[in-house]
Amino acid sequence: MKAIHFYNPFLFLLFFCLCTSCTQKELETNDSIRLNQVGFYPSEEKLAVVVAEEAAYKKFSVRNLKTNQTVFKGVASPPRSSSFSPKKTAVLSFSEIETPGRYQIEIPSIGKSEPFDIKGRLLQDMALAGLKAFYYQRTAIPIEEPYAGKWNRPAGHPDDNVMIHPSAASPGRPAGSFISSPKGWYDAGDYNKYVVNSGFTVGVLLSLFEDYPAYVMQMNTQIPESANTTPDLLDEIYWNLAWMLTMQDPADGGVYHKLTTPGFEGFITPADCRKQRYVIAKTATAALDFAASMAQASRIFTAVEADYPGLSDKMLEASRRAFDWAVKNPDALYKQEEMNKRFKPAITTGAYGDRSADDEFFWAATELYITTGENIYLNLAEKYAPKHFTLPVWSNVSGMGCLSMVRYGQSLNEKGKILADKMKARLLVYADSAAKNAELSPYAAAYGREAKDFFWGCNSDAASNQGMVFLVAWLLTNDTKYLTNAIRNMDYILGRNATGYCYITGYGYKSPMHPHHRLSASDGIEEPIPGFLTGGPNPGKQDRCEYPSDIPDECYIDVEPSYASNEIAINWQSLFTYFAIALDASLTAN
Ligand code: 9MR
Ligand code: 9MR
Repeated sequence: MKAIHFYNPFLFLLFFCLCTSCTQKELETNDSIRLNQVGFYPSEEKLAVVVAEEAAYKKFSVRNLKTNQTVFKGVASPPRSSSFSPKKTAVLSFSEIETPGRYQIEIPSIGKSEPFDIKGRLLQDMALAGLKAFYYQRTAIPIEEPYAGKWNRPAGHPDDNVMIHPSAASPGRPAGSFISSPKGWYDAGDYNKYVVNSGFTVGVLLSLFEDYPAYVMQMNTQIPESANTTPDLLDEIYWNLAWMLTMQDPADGGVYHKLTTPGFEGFITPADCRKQRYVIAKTATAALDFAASMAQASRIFTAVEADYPGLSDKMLEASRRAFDWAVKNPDALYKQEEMNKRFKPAITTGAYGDRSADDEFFWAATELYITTGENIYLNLAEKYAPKHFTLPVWSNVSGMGCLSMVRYGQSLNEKGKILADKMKARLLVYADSAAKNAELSPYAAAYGREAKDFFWGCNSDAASNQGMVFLVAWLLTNDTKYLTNAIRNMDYILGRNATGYCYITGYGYKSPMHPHHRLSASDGIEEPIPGFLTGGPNPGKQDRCEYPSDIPDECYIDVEPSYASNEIAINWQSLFTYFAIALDASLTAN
């Protein structure tokens, strides 16, 4: 009797279960396991990073949450570190899992990750939201419920009564007189409109159309123009082009630098804004960014004459005149402080100032050359050509010219081809050297290895921008190393990073809720308007907010006043949108 009890297999099993449940507690979710919160494409690389020194060399596994089966076992990498952070990380690789589904990483004694998805067309929805974000930035039009859902709002800033600031006065338009300058997008978290940044943004979005026409043509962002025959991307861009055209003085072809209130508005709705707006000083940088984007738009809008009759010719003419003005006024640079000593009212909004217009000359000359084929522009492009490729940003647009030359290289004349080949070689030198960083960087992305990667707007101007350039390199060479590195930068932006944020509003399990964005802040809706990329970690901390850390890649705070780390902006959004759409297009074609 006694013996039977002892050998009873059921009791034995019970005993075993009790013991193991003592030692193997249910793992808790550990937010130091960082991964792309939007998920992974089935046949691409899949990495996660654990921010914990003890994670190095540790065994981990991946569970399919539907079948509850462990589908993969692996070992974490040796520890990684950087020169700017005391934190150590370890990389988990599970690219072998290719079956779409919902999964979770488990690391004994450390914890489990948040659930994540593996699926095709992964970025499609977010890429569409990235483009839709521009619609929400539109000025001078009611943002209506059928297009905007709960983020609808009445129109604001009609800008049909804009005053000529003394800095912008000309014989035909004296200080204090009025012009009409409606439409366009709000620049960023603020409500002003700046030609330099607008031209750059339009250029990036037009490049997206030139590089991925088939993908872009099937995109429906549900905007008021969606029913016409023009792709939504071009309709959206037109909203801003229409405004930019009004910023050119018909008398001399010069272009006003910006349209702004003297100081920033409060965090109120557009419809509540009452302050007088002004156009400020004509500058060479505004004229050239205007000339470049108008020339580029001109060659693209020939395809949509039915919806936009005469626009293409009008833009080319405007572009030539702006360029000529800049040739005559190359030193007309925007210097806000000096200007404020001479003119009233003082202007304290975004400066978009510059010390040289050489890179703007290069970009404008290349676009005019590509559109017209005229050697006079090619000669100037050669004169201003950069010695190295640099990522295109509003303050240095030479990269924009390089990208266009490379894009059109094969259709140019002999002289043009030579310049395009040089630009291509320089772009690939950049991409090769950037790609090397991923093997060593703490979050296994090409972006984020050095302290200098973190600055005002770095999520876009560095991380997304580099992703975009990797995809251009991939188009040029078909070398998958570039595609993989583009994916790695996207993984970084979407969660595999030092703060654990997925930096796109409305996406991921931890994303910005309080961007420095007057539209989101004033609409009475808890969730910010979706699809926006926020600026990112910035040790400059110019906003003097209480950041949680001094470590460069952790200098980010999701609070409304943090304009230095948590603002949104159209130029940043354009690079991110290009990146997301190009990546989804690349991975969908395969
Ligand atoms: O809201 C402004 C933001 O768009 C700018 O990027 C930033 C820097 O120019 O300035 C923000 O405005 C702040 C101003 O500079 C200082 N007072 C508080 C304003 C709102 O946070
Ligand atoms: O994007 C701009 C960034 O490169 C600069 O470092 C920063 C400070 O000058 O200004 C950023 O641009 C802001 C602009 O001046 C006003 N609107 C908001 C923009 C984004 O913060």
